[in-house]
Amino acid sequence: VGTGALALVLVALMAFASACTPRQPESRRAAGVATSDIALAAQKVYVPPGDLDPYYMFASGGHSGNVYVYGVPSMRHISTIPVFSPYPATGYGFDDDSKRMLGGLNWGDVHHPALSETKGEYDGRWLFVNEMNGRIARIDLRDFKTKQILGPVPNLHGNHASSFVTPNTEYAMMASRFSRPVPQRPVGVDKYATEYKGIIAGVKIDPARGEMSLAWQILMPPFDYDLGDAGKLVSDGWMFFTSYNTERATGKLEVTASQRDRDYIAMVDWRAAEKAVAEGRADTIDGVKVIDPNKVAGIVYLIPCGKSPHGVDVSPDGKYIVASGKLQGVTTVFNFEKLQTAIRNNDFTGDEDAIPVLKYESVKDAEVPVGLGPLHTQFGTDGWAYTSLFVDSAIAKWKLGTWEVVDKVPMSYSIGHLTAAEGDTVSPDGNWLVGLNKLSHGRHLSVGPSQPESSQLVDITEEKMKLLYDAFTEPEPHYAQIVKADKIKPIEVYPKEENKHPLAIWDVKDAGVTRQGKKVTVKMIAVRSTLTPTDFTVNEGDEVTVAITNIEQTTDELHGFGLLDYNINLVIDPGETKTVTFTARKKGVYAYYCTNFCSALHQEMQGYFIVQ
Ligand code: RUQ
Ligand code: CUA
Repeated sequence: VGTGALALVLVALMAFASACTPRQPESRRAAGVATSDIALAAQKVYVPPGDLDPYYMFASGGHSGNVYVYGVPSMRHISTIPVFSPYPATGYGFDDDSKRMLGGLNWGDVHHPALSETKGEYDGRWLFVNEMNGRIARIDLRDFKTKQILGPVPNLHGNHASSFVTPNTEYAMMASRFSRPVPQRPVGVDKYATEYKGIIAGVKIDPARGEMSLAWQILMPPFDYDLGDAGKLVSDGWMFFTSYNTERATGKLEVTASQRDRDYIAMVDWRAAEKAVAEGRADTIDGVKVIDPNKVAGIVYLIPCGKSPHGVDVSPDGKYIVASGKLQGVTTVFNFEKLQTAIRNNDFTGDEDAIPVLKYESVKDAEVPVGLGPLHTQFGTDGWAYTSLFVDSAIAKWKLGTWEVVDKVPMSYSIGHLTAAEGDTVSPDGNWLVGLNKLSHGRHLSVGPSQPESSQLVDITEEKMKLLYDAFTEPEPHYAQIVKADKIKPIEVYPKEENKHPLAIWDVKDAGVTRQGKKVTVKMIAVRSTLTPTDFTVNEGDEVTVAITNIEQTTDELHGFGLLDYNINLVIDPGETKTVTFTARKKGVYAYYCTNFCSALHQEMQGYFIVQ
């Protein structure tokens, strides 16, 4: 670049800066926030029209059953991926396939998205998400669609400590928050301590197709298993799960389950579990291979941990396991090497239902005084760790190894999880951190008694953390993961050659109605701007299958099929075929029409369904 050009650029930049000097709200001015700080923050998060965010953030949608996709740092909501709940906007839960996948359940409670990994790095292939009704789902990141829902799985109740994946996506994890009798049967809570069981499960993932299958379960004491994480590098081969209510209490848990000073982290040798099952040492309960620690040793150990722990997080190098007792002012760091030595030396203090309990003093490295109510820890570069503090409503920054707490930034309000860019990989990016807050009151235009959740963007590139941006994310952001955008390679259309649907058609002359007894099949084509056939007639009581192929091969040329009075709404992407099967239960004339605005003649894209 010549000096003349450089000068021009500089002039342009200065003009831009002065034109964009933000006006300060009175409150900011009163608080003495310098205009230049605001301008600086704005420039860091601002993604100009036409530019793209360098990161995707995949956030849990809690009991909406969805996953929400945001851009980072703009924090703009880009897309909603329905997973466990019907979502008319994309026709999810209305066509035959997605309806079958939902299995009659209308909701799910999504907590922890987990991107697939290769060698401990996000590989951009799949996103797994857990759900409390004992389920786990796989989203394909080629098309951002839910492809499989596994479960509700037997024996395991309340799948919260899920869906964390191992470094080569060998497994996703599941664990029971709620213990119950295994096998399932009615037993009174007075027998809770002995008759109720917890379950930890390994979900095997096919390396080529991502297909999930339930591989094994481990019968655990009736604790509430809460969060999990996979070992990596030196600790590869292990899974870690926090638990509370090791009191085995029932009733008012806020009192009864907070008696003991320590609860446990369960550490599972998943290769040993795999081996035990292969050697036939598991029992079959309700069709699942279940390992009983009373009969098989060496699979699982218990690490005593600060009272009522919540999160457990393995450091990028795999050496440290960080778990926070949520009623404490410290987070505890365990050393994987010490854990291995203790196991080798049988350095146990006792057992719980035949599971050895390690000695706290032998395996702990540090108690880091991060602040009150520590929940979750994420990592940056150079051994930096960031712990969310629910009670203090802040994030603490501290260093692995020196255990020094160097900075705190307040969150508005009551932070739960937090997520760092590439934060669960072996090499976090160390630039962005998002606090996923439970409350937001007062930081937005009022919308009545139910206020939005909030997520706050924090710059962690410098010594001091800087809060740059407030976003109001869809409920309920439990956990999220942030991945480099260039790792995700979405397709533009479903290529015609790949559509193997038996009812797909590509020429309007193949469209029409065929009948076999009371079964009627309608092959339909959707293309700008006609749904062919434009009308069809069936008899009352017929079982009707409408199979619609959108023969467009242009990206985003969606067509819908809304059938009035029949509770049917499909959306068919370019190159896709979808079916819906229903009974023609009411005589009369019903309109169907395209629900996605697709062309200038979109309003003309309509037809009639006649039941005689
Ligand atoms: S939880 S606020 Cu469902 Cu992951 Cu910690
Ligand atoms: Cu097709 Cu509107």
